[in-house]
Amino acid sequence: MFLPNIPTPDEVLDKGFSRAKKAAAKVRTSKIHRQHKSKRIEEVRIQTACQVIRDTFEEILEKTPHVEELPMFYQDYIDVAVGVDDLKRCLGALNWANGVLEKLQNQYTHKVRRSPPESAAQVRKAAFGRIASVVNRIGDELDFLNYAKQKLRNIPTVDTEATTAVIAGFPNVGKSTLMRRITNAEPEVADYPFTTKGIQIGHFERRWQNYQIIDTPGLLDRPVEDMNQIELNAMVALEHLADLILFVFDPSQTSGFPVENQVNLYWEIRKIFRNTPVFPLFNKMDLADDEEKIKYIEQHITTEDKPLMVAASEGKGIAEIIAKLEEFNREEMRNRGD
Ligand SMILES: Nc1nc2c(ncn2[C@@H]2O[C@H](COP(=O)(O)OP(=O)(O)OP(=O)(O)O)[C@@H](O)[C@H]2O)c(=O)[nH]1
Ligand SMILES: [Mg+2]
Repeated sequence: MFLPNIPTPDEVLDKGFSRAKKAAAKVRTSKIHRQHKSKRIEEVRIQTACQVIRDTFEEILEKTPHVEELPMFYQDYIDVAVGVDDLKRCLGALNWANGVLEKLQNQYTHKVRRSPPESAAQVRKAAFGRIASVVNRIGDELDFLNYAKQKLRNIPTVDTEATTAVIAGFPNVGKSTLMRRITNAEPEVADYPFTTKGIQIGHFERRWQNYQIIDTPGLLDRPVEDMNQIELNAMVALEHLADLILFVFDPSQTSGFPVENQVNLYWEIRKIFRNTPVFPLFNKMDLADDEEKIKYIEQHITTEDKPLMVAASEGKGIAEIIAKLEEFNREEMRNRGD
């Protein structure tokens, strides 16, 4: 999805000038106007070159979605991945080039018409020089658009309507296992800034309602204090998607993280996703034999409900999670008055 193909300045000019040559070869003039033939040919070359290049830029502008009309998740994602201001500035440069090319097209067409036949080629050469310099002026911008295209090529395709749960928790606590169990299908993998593994998106449907579960390896599984502003912004993009966070604890500590650290991460996540409810759940309950660890977590988190007890790899507690999501969804709908 997203940006159309972006040519280099040379490619743009080659296309414009070679099309112009072909169009000129097709020019037929009657014998009476033979002396005007050279003028007509140069006129066609100027007009065709300008028009082809303008159409190329116009097509890019038309095929590029308006960022401000996209759902907030995409706006933030694009901003984090490439920068919305830079993107807009570069698209603005294409607009600028098209304005100048339109003027050159008119100006040089008239010039050729007014010039003696023997200097028509000279005028056309001058026009091509001006055209080339306009296109080369926006070389950096075309470069950037191409970079943006590459960066946004694998932008996650998310369902902005579905009730969406984002999974958080330290590495190895069972997040991916959990997500697979809940959604019952291989998740789609999409790029996400600052996660080498990309994010995983799974879907399921219950009672005509779509649910989406998002796993974010390398993003919501480490302490926040070391993160820079851009990384934090990457998480803000997620906040637009997340109706709720499923925070996975591993009281068995077989993941290698003490419960104290897990509780700290829980609080950091709650701080970042200030307006999103966070539901804690305890995974690997088949291995969790230390009551003290479970108590410690329970005493150091706040939640109105008791955390769900789960053993994802055994499929235990999955039905309860789904029931919880359904209940959440019903409540949301009631609050919205649907
Ligand atoms: N015994 C037991 N093992 C589990 C359970 N859930 C997950 N595991 C195992 O724990 C290991 C890690 O599970 P993952 O689902 O990959 O954990 P993760 O949180 O996605 O890990 P990262 O993607 O590395 O952050 C795997 O070997 C799982 O089979 C569980 O409930 N009980
Ligand atoms: Mg995982």
